[in-house]
Amino acid sequence: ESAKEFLDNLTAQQFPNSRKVYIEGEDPSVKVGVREICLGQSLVGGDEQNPILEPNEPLRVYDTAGPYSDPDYTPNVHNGLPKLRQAWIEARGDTEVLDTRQAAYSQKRMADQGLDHIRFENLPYPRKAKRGKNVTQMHYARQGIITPEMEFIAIRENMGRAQLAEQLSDADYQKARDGIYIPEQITPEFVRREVAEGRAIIPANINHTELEPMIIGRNFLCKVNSNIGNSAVTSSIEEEVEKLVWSIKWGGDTVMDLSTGQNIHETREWILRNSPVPIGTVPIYQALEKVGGVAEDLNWEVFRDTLIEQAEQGVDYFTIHAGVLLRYVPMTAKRVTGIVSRGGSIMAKWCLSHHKESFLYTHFEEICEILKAYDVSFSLGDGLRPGCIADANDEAQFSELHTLGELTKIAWEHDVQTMIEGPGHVPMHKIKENMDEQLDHCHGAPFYTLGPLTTDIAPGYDHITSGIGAAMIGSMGCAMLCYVTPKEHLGLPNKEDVKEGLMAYKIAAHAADLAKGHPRAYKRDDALSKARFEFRWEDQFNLGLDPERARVYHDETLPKESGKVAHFCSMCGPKFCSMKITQDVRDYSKKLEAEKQAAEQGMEEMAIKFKDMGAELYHKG
Ligand code: IRN
Ligand code: FE2
Repeated sequence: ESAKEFLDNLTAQQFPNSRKVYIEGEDPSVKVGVREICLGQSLVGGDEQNPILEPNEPLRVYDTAGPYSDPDYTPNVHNGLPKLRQAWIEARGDTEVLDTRQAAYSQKRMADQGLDHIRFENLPYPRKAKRGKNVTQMHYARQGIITPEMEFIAIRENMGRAQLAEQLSDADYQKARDGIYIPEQITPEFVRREVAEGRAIIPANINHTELEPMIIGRNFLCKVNSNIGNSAVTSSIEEEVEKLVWSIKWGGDTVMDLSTGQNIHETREWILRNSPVPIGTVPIYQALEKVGGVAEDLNWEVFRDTLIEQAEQGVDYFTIHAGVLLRYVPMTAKRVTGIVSRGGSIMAKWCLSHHKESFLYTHFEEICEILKAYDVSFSLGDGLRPGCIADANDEAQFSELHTLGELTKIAWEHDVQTMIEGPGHVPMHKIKENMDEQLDHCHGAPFYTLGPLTTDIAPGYDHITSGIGAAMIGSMGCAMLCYVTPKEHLGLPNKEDVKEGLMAYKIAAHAADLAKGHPRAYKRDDALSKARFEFRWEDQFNLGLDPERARVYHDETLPKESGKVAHFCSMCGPKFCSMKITQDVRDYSKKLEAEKQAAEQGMEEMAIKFKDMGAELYHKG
């Protein structure tokens, strides 16, 4: 692939009939990009010569693609994205610029290895909290401060304005504490309270200035994470940046870089500098590389230095498997699939071989000290998650979860933002217990689950087996869903797999939002349903999650342009289209309006007509 192709791939992010609009906050430096899908007109009467048309308002949708979906923006991967948050962070006056970085060796090492061509130009020195300062969003929230990040998020979740001074009633705040409650209008104050009380996190490292702030919590839109990252064997840095941009085009709210192997530091730098979404990592992977892949050789110092190195680069959240305790490891002995978490198995091996408690657990307070100096959020890892249906909800899994709850309390004493990772493989009837246990033991901290996969029998289709579980747990209040691709258990996902995984998970997350009674989620469904009923085919495609596929599928059977205005599709054909018949019924009853009970008569006559045609309403569900 040439450099030109690479850039073209990054810029070709526009959806058909969409435009990017920016909503300004009361703080003029807060400008939130949303996508507007422009729609055609509805035919409401008249005749062929003089049709009466009515416009349809453009529909606003949440946009994860950042500057990439703005047609006026030309990416420059060597400089990275605009530094949106830099002025906000500097204005707070609680950070200082370091004059050296933990990974300073990297520049030299790269030159030695002849990797200068992938070096980042004009890389600024990182920032860190001044001595004694705490720079987390949770810390500000608990001081009663509404940050620009919080205002940005309120507007983003509303896809419309948000009033800084606006307060909800005490009863509303209480509803948010007691269960799932999404206000009609999210206010910056509501965002602040949710963060202050730990029910939501804003993953936003002070060194990730390119970030467009977003929030993870049950009283907000359900979010989706996509995983990218090279392994020792495959893929270049360019490919990883492309996968990042591809992920956010298809709605990834956060992206985890799970790279192992060569050039791990440089790959991450490229991803961060070009990412408008939070980036998460599992630092133990890089720490393991540093000790030559031998788990027993890991130690606190190597891990600590890796945390600092990644925090300085701007990683927004760390998966840390600090709940894998020595005494829990034997509980996995009788499992069908033992320990399936990479991080979990590394730590289990370390604990057993040294017969010592995990250094992630014994040094937990020191980890908090590091995280609060950069505002890195915890994603407390589920190292003992079940790896198959048979192992779901067992003692090892829930013991770890209870420990994660204890660690959450410690993190909160440091005002470090925290979410909790969950399984894994869980059959449907055991999913609710997972959400209940998490709520009981983790004090309301957001839950972030991998699926769960609801059956093990479909390798090649695990985006579906897990999308089912994800939709269920999302509807119960799980705040973020970690996607699974069709290649799960089989190999590394390519671009198409990444998209398939994201589609399955955007569906799960949106279905969850509808079920949670999100006061705005249904608008897109309503707009699409209306377009479908009125045979506005182009609008139906464009309102969907994947306009390209919808159009291609439609073209397979009705490729002509006339098919796009036809009042039927090839599924049932012109005679058997239920929607066409319903519209005919409505037209017909209108004509008989003057007469008594016109509508019923019309229906009756239509019913006869119906029977003549085969008396079948639906051919497909
Ligand atoms: C999410 C929920 N439970 C696990 N995850 C994800 O799994 C986590 O966010 C990270 O992307 C990956 C970590 O895998 P291991 O190291 O636990 O296998
Ligand atoms: Fe699995």
